[in-house]
Amino acid sequence: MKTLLLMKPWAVQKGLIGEILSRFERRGLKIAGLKILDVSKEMAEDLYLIHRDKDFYDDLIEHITSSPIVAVVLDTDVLEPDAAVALVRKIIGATDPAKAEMGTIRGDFGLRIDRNVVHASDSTDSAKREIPIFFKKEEMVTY
Ligand code: 3AN
Repeated sequence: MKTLLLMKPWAVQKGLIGEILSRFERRGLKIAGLKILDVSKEMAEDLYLIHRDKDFYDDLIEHITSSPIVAVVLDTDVLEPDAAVALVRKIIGATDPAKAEMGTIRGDFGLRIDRNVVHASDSTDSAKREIPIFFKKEEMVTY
């Protein structure tokens, strides 16, 4: 399967693109798609559909559209789909950086729950829904 990883504006602003990418590469996950882009309001609303009733929703949209992000498609075919999602979530750490283990991306580089550095799909279904928001089929490779 393929899953989506986003380096949010804070990650890009803090110069963490290479550091974050290397954590997935050295773990052996393949990069099947990669781009830096400005997120439109429509894309942000699509990505955060399930959070539209939350009190932090407006800030979520405002932040992810505020400056460029890096979108990555990880090819996790070597693993069972659920194990792949679990591994990626383990590498990024808990949603709240204050609770994320040291050694995880959020545990090492995050500070605030509303600026938690990265986004990753939390299930195979959300990966299938989220990847097309950022990538066309022909923008992804297999190797
Ligand atoms: P995750 O990104 O770990 O899957 P979600 O899907 O619950 O977590 O939340 C999506 C995003 O919403 C988070 N990455 C974070 O930026 C933000 N968020 C989640 N919970 C809160 C909260 N209590 N206060 C502010 N922002 C939050």
